[in-house]
Amino acid sequence: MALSGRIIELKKEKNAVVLAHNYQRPEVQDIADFVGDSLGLSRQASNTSADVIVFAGVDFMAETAKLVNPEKMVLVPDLDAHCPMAAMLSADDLKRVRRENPDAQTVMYVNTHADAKALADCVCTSANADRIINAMESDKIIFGPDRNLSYYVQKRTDKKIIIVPANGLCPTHHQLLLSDILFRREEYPDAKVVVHPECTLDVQDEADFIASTEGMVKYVKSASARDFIIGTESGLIHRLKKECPGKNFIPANDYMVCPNMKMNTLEKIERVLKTGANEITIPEEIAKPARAAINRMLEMSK
Ligand code: CIZ
Ligand code: SF4
Repeated sequence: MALSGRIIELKKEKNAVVLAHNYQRPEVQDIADFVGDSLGLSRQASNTSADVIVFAGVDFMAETAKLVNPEKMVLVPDLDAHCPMAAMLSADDLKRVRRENPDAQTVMYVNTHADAKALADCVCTSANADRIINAMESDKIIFGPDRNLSYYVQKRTDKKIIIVPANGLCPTHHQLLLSDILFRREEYPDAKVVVHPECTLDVQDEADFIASTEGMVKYVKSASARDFIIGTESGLIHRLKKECPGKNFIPANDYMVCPNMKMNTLEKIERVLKTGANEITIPEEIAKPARAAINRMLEMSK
């Protein structure tokens, strides 16, 4: 039997589901039960009656799924699939900034480890960051780790944002240069340029639309344009092509590949389904406050 067929059999046998992030390899997306962003996948995880969740993404996403579903077994195909942006923010740095700003509230991007989420008043994703920050009681918000998402939000709020660390960024979205966008615009003059808020400020300012991955999917479905220049991790294009077959998706450049996301392969998924290896566990003293910060976001984005 082919590998993908064996995975489908194993899922049934173990009462397992595979959740795949929008940035996963095409063949991983194709065997997944759900494909989406970290928020959507965590919601899917809590709606499933499966006993086992194999989360094909990066560390903080599997952690988030575990926080929302403490009673389920969450496995990852590769324990080394880390998010370098999440690793840029340490809980100690965040504690220091919180001590220095006792009147501020803390909103953490979902791209953080559980120990940073545990210090937050609320979590946000790129799909709801501006709404969540505007809904907080304080006029002063400690936010991190992405300085580009912070810029995007700062344009949409009067609140003072204190960014921690000063220079947190996604190395993959930083591969996209303004010159790439200008070059593609010349090649495809009628195309809409859609970029992620993790892109640099000059790239955001040149785009027709700035959105999270789920926001991009919604936008291209409803827009009348035929051609779209896509400024996010390349994996999303597979999903866009599947869901919008009549439209044309052009990667904004050829380098927007997150090597961490691509560490998950079908072979590794088969292995953890068979063995139950690579289970995610989070100590309860961190899980409890981190879960509260995620639940606040889920409540606020209903
Ligand atoms: O929240 C997510 O899944 C991330 C990191 C990106 C996005 O825009 O969906
Ligand atoms: Fe982290 Fe960027 Fe990769 Fe997403 S694309 S996992 S933010 S490094």
